[in-house]
Order: sequence, then C-alpha cells, then structure tokens
Amino acid sequence: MDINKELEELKSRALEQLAGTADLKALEAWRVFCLGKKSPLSQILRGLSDLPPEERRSVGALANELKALLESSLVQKRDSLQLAEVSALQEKGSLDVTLPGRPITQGRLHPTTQIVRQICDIFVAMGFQVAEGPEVEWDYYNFEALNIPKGHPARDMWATFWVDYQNEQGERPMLLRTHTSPMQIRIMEKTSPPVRVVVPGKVYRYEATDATHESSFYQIEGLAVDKGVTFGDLKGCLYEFARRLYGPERKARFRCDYFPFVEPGVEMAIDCFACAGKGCRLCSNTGWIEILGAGMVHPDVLRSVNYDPDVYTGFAFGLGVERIPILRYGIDDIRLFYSNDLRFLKQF
Ligand code: 2NL
Repeated sequence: MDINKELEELKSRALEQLAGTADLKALEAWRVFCLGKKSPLSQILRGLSDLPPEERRSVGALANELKALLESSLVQKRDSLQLAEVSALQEKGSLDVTLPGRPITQGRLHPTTQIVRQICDIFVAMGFQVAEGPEVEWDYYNFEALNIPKGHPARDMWATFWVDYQNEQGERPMLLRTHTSPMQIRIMEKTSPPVRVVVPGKVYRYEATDATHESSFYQIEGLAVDKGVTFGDLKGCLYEFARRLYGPERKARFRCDYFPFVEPGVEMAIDCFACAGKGCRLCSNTGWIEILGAGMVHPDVLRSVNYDPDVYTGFAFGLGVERIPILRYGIDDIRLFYSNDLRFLKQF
C-alpha cells in the first residue's frame, strides 16, 4: 500500500480511538498502541532510511507531522481526563483539595559527615587542601611506601582485608586501605613541596564487630611538608586545631608513641572537656583524652616519593572520626553510626 495513504489512515484511526478513550488507563494503552516502539508509525519512521531520497523526504515530513500531532493530542487528552477524574472524586466527596499536603521530611547530613566537614574546615582555614583517594589500594601505597616492608612485624598493627586478586608472581598486592595515608603518598608522588593536605575517608580493618569496633570507619589524616618544617610546627598546628574543635581553653599534652611512618611519633591528648581535667568516667579518671596520633614524617617515607630528606621535613597526623561524637555525646555503640536507624541519626 502507498505509505502516504497508510499515514492518512493511521491518523484518522488514531484520532477516532483517542476520542473514544474514557480514562487514563485506556489512554496509556492508546499511547503504547499509536506511539510506542512497535506502533505502525514508529515502524514507518524506522524504515525511512530504506526509501529512495525524494520519497524519504516527503514521507518523513508527513510521518513526523503525524507524530507531533498525536503527541500533542495525547497531552490535551491527558489533561482533560485528569481534570475529570478530580472533579468526579470531589463530587463523591472523597477528595478534599483544601487538606494540607503531606509534609516533606527534611534530610540532614550524617553525624560523621558533619564532623568530617568541621575538621576539614579548620585545616582549610590554616592553609591545607582537602583530597580524597581510592578505598581499594595497592600494598605499595598502604604499606611499602610508608616504611612498612613485607614481613615486617609492624604490619601486625593493621588487620587487613586483602582483595582476592593474584598477580603473575602469585602475590595478592591489593587490599582495602587501613588508613588514608596511601593518598598522601600519591599526592607527594605527583607534586613538589610545599604540600599541605588533609585526607578524609573510609578505612577498613579485618575485625569482628562489637560496640567499640567496626570493620569500616572514617579517618582524617593530614600532612605538611616543606623546607624547615619542625616539631614546633606540628605542636602549634595541632594545638590550634584542638582549640578550634574543643574550645579555646583546652590544654594539650604530647607523649611518645610509635608509628612506622614517623620519627619521632607522638600521641596528643587534651584535658578532659567533661571534667576540665579533674578526672571522670569519660577520661577514665586520668583527666586526659587522647585525640590523635602524629609525628615527623620518616626520612624513608620522604625518600620513597623522591623528596630529599636533607632538604625537606614534614609532620603528619591521623585521627579516627567517630571517636569525636562518641566522646562528645557519650554514644555507647559505634555500630549505631552505620545501622541506618533514623531514631539515632535524627539526634544530630
Ligand atoms: C592514628 C595515627 C598517624 C600518620 C598517621 C602519616 C602519613 C604519611 C607520612 C607519615 Cl604519608 N605519617 N600519617 C602519622 C602519624 C600518626 O595516625 O592514630 N590514626 C588514627
């Protein structure tokens, strides 16, 4: 049959059927039948490329015109059917358009996200940049470049999830990062000093979950490398951070600690904000609360990213994010953070 004639017939049939549709369900059936992928009109449009050029142009114009007509008729019909449906309900008395609408529940940021942003803001104000990196890492970035060689006992500090991938040497070099430091290594590899960066993110430990342990949690690490960076810079910067986060009257205490990627290494504590150092349950009667670990970047770590340790020095630190609201609000179970219980989450 002549395609032009076929289009004419499609048009009159479609418009006639449309006039006869009495509700929205029938209208949807009409739409599928007349405008759907398998409709005769769509088949004609798809077949245009097989027609000789002159015919393609005239048939194409007609077919597209019909498509536009059917689409606009559909919209008109849908409007009038919807209006009719609403008035029918109103007449029956089963629709009251003056009732207030359902309230839209307002979402909020997760407590962890709130703390991460607060901490990053403090360091940004001191000239640090913020960077994020991959959660699946290579052994090299997570351990080797951080002065933790294969077989070294320091590796036992991190119970690690290894990814089930083997390279040609039969090694399994892929893992879920146990800290965010691998990203700092990546940044130092790509840039020259000065470097001032904080890296927030999710980290993983292969541990049974209980009230005080989660197998995944958040960490923020920071790094500053330049000529002439000293332990005094570390203390000044981290003390200022503690005062901005925990209040200007806070005192700070630094004591020796060991991390393979720093030398010397320290833990930093603040005087207990609950009892002002007198001793209470929160600080286990010591008057002090440990808030982070830090140290001067180990020369071997600088060498691994081709920084000359005779020219450059730096400090680094790391802290667990959930520990902050746990202490601040007396939360007794870390699993509450990631159980999606709105009764908990709505409190922050
Ligand atoms: C902690 C202690 C720390 C670092 C993290 C670091 C990173 C590089 C080089 C040297 Cl790239 N150090 N990070 C240093 C000292 C302590 O974290 O208790 N975190 C929860």
